Amino acid sequence: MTVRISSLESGSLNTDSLDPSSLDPSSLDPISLDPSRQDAGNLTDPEVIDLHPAPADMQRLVIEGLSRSPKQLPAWFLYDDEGSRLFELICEQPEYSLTRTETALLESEAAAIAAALGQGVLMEFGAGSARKVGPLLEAMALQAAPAGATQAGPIPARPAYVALDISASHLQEACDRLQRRHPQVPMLGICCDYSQLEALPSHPLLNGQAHLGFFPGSSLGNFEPAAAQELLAQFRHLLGPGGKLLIGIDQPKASERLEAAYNDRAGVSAAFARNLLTRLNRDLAGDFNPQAFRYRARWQPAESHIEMALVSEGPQSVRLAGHTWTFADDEALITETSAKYSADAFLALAAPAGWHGAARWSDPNDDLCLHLLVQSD
Ligand code: AVI
Repeated sequence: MTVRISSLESGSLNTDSLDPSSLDPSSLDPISLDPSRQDAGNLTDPEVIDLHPAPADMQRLVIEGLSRSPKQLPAWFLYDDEGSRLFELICEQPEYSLTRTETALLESEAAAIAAALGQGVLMEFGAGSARKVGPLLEAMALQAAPAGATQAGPIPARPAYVALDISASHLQEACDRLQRRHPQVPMLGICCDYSQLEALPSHPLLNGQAHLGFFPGSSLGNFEPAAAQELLAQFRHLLGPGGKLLIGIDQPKASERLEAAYNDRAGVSAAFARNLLTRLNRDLAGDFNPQAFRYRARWQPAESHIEMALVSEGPQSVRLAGHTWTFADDEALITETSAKYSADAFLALAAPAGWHGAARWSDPNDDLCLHLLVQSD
């Protein structure tokens, strides 16, 4: 299978191939192995449109972030190829239950969620490996064409899927794998910083059907509250009138549990943070020594967030993006924050952005909540 990458920015067309032999057919889910469900018009070769921010934008954001006090960089910088790989590993750590909890909830509630969502194009913001969306796509397809049903009237639209993510190669792999599992679902990838995307690219897949946003993983928590509210308003703008948003939000819980989740014993969270410095060295001609910083994750109750930081071991200066940056002993570079919202706190954040809650689902321990938001007017 070939995944085509097209860059709208440069106007050039780039073609890349992935080796399908690396995919293990035994890992395919039963629905895609059932020939009766693989109807005509199988769609392979999902297109990936490349709208990745230009290096000049990265340089500007780094200069802005390192000029702040305390120093802090946008969380999406963590997700180069290696960062995306390390994040996948974090999701498998015993201390980090968020992904497992949300995946199980999406599986058990897929039919109810699909019924509440209705039909349309499912657009996943920050799709990453796109491993959570499968049950939803299956449930939506079943609702469009229930097994064994004979269609009298017009055939309801089948679901389509659009994945948006910052890591181009990760996105390629995710679209490729998902398309193999769901050959009947039209798919498109958009490589971008979705928080800065002014408009969706023009593409036939995005015409006609309702736009249904999917923002799992509590990634909203990685934005400061004001930016999180702006992002919710931005989603409303991107999804357009009638758009809905299904969003996963991690709830506040015991600080010991949260600090362990963000500082796993295997050291993957620390490696994930340090990889930011390796990435900056590579992309912006830096000379950070990642080992000269220790990793710290701490719960800050007043902000209801975990703050993750690399803390300078001694005074040091670093060259990056054409500037010299000094770090005092013990000075922190905040790599990201991860806010936790109760259901009420989240809905209060969403209201000024033009959303209200239509339904919600949570796991038996009430660790995480999936909210379905609809537009307020
Ligand atoms: C992607 N995001 C929701 C993760 C979180 O839980 O805040 C990022 C993460 N960083 C370290 N561990 C997990």
